[in-house]
Amino acid sequence: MSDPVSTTLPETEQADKEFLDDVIAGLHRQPKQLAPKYFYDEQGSRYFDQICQLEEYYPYRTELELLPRVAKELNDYFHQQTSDGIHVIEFGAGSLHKIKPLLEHVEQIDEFTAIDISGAHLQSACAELKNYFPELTIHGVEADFTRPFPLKAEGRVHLGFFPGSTIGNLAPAEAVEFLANARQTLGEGSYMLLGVDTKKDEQLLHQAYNDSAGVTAKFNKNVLVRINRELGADFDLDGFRHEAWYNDAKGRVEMHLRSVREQRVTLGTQVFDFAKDETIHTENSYKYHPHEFEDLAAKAGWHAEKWWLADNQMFSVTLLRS
Ligand code: AVI
Repeated sequence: MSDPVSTTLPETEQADKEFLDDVIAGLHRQPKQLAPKYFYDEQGSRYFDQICQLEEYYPYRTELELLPRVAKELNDYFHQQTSDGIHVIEFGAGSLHKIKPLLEHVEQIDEFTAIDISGAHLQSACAELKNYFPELTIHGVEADFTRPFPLKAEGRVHLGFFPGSTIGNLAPAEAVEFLANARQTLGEGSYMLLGVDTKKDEQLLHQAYNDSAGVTAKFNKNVLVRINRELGADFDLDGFRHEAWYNDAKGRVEMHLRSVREQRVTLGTQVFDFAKDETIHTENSYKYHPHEFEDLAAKAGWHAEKWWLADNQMFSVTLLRS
């Protein structure tokens, strides 16, 4: 019998304080900004799952189609490299759909740790995964995956897993810092498998982040709903409009919430004035050519061992070795 699904209790109060401090600091900045990690409360995670089902949002399904091919080749690769068991650590695990092809095809994986900021969502996803893979040891950890994280277990191969191009939501310098922290967490002789969205036709990018059903708009605005509910602010939800565009010079899609009129928002004793058309910058989604990503990973001390490109070139997966 394998271990039951284990969990770590959230440090709720500290997280609430950090959320409040970050929102206040971000809204005092010029231009105003909010960190994309705050999208993912329970409702936000549900909206993101809906985005992944949209025809226009190509990253999710393209990566999911690519992963079985990657996993089969990885199985051969790891058999050549080691006879040890493999412990996969997924950073920002969400709904745990992407891990399934790896668990199905990479025979040496016998332990899985899922780290995610949204605890409630993670626990149900871990319990569901346990139904599919009853022999697998599963740990669900509610934590900010961008920070270093203590991993016990010697004599095992650690394979970090960071699918979905979530790395693209970090600025390049933050991505290097994250990759360096992950390298430290995973330790000597470890590997890391990442899904990375590629640069492509601007129109396709525009459609992916401005879907016709308006789900991405709801996902974007949900951060204001959350700030109102959890921090007691008084954002008028009709006073802001979702916008997303490709910034070619920076190689990223930007998401913003644009104030439709001059308005004042209060949060406790704090007052934030918005000019008409002023925006809150809520997310960046960087796109990389595989060789650009290889260079970025090298700055964090990783060597790009292999990479795979979807047939339509719309998404890539890279295996790094420490
Ligand atoms: C999670 N992350 C990779 C998504 C992205 O495409 O940058 C978040 C997202 N934002 C809008 N749509 C999806």
